[in-house]
Amino acid sequence: MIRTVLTVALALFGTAALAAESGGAQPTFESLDKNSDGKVSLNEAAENDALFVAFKSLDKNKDGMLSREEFAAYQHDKPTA
Ligand SMILES: [Ca+2]
Ligand SMILES: [Ca+2]
Repeated sequence: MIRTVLTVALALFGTAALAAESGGAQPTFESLDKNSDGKVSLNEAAENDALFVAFKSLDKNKDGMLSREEFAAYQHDKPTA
């Protein structure tokens, strides 16, 4: 688990440092939506291990994409540890 967090932190540091204004490891919808189509695909979610694991349960309408609304549920559920 610690290794996972470190991996995610490193990935965020390299790719989304500019977008992470809070300094936390919480990805933003914008940082995950690489192609800016307004949805986070499974591929895009793979940037973040925790999100990737949660993807299936977050995708309420089973269209294989996370809408902004579906992603908001993830941010809401996630404990701020
Ligand atoms: Ca996208
Ligand atoms: Ca969906």
